[in-house]
Amino acid sequence: MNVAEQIVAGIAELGVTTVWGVVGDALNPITEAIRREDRISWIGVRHEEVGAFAASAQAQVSGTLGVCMGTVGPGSVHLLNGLYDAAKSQAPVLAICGQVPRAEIGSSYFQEVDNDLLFTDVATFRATITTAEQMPRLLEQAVNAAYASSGVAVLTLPGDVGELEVPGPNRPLRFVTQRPTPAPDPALLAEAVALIDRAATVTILAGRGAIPARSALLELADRLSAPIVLTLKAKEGLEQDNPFEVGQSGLIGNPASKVAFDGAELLLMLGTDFPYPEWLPSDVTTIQVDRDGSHIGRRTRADLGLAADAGLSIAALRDQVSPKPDRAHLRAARERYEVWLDRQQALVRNDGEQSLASRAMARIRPLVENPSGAIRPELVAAMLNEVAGDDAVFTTDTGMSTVWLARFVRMTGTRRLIGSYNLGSMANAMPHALGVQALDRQREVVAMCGDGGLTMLLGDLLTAVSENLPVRIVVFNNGRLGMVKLEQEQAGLPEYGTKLDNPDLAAVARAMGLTSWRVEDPDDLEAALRDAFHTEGPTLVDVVTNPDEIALPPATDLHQAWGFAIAKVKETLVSREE
Ligand SMILES: Cc1ncc(C[n+]2csc(CCOP(=O)(O)OP(=O)(O)O)c2C)c(N)n1
Repeated sequence: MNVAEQIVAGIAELGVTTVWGVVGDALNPITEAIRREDRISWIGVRHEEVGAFAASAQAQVSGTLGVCMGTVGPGSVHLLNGLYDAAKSQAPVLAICGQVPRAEIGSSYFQEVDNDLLFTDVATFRATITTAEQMPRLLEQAVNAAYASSGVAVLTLPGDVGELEVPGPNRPLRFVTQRPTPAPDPALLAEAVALIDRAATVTILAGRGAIPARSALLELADRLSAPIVLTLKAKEGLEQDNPFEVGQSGLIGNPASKVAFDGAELLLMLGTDFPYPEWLPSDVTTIQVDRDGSHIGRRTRADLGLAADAGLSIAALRDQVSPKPDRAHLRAARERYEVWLDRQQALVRNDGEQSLASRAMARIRPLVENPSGAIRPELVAAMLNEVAGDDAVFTTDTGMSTVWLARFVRMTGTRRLIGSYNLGSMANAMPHALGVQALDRQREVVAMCGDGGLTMLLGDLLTAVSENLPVRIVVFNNGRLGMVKLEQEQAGLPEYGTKLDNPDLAAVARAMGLTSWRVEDPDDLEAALRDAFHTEGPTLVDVVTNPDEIALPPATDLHQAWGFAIAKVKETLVSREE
């Protein structure tokens, strides 16, 4: 076996089924080994960033290593953003990168980039294979590091190394893929129980780490009469059939989360690294449980930190805390949530003969005046919630489509949700969807894209076509970098630099080989989405949405409200001047 063959055989053993990238130069021995390996398919993308995003999504959805490749120099540089997405999403990903031949390393040769330096910040493991004797140990170390750190490992392959024969007998490869599940320290656990017992009211902030302990978490909340605020990443596993959840906090959130935080004497953070300190209560006793001790106290002061597995800690707390029979705090948060939900759910009630679209529009009109008749993005998201199956995978672009998903798409327990929720990169939804779809071509995969996001990596719509990946791409086409427009207006600035001159994206998609629809009338939306979800092969629905739709955060302060007002006046003045 040569070096390249051993790498490919090794990742096939791990269960990797696809490798993403652009072929060329030093990586030719790898692609040749993939061509001869039945267990792995090569997926050639148009931009390497898409390959890295796809690998990141695969690792997130399956837990199995995602693999992408970048050729010497620029091909590897292009991987960076998607690799950051994987690293910040805690997804084990291996990047195999090309390098100039060994004799040229260090001479600033054509295309030479120092990968071991370039990837220093993003990858927990970086190594250049310079002799065949380093194999298979370097591969094992790279894979083990990706799993152990839930992050990125980069293996660099100079042009003259891939074809070197690995010396010695062909020994089986040994990978370590399991992660430790540390139990909570009994003394600290007892302290946590005492703090909880002393507090009159408790609110839980549950993150992704709490998902595997769903039933114990609900029992704990029941015992403590505690509302549960869910992070966006916890939504996919903890939202459904949960009488304690009160939705999300942060910019995408709703007012009930604020009621839950404001009314708490003690905040119990479970398996979450929720990144917005400004949305967390600061004047409460806080207990934080996280498997990774370095996460504790970095968002808000933790009066007590348990560096332990969230699931084990939740079960132990459930068994040891005293019950809090008074439900007033839980009731207050839940009632606020029900009112808010009712306003949202009014969009999608199935209680008449009318089409979903006209029912939804009839209900939403009284809520927010919309004289222009432009399609509301809320309506699109609400309708996607209806049209998509119970086990659909949703991906959302960074931008307003994540807000619309958080508010209008309900999780079922079998639906999945992937986004660039820690890196916050644009253009992730379509590449993430490609990755997930390649793992299971029968599963419904829905990408909720911004027009800015989709057009940023537009070329890879071609990958959906050439690989016949039946993704459902829905574009919230507001002709804007909408989230930035919102930021500017909140700050009292006139909208500037956010307008996008888009072509008819459905026509572009059609020319690229997708089946597509352009929707400009709300009454056509339901039919277009249903058709798109039942058509073979990749489909795209380009929905022209109202750019002036405003998403109000859970608590709009006077400053922000004033900002909107000032911005609107300034925009009027600017447009008059023009
Ligand atoms: C790669 C990258 N560039 C810029 C940003 C800053 N940014 C965040 S959201 C956003 C606008 C997104 O616009 P669009 O995709 O059209 O979605 P919308 O908000 O209009 O729904 C921008 C520019 C970013 N997060 N990532």
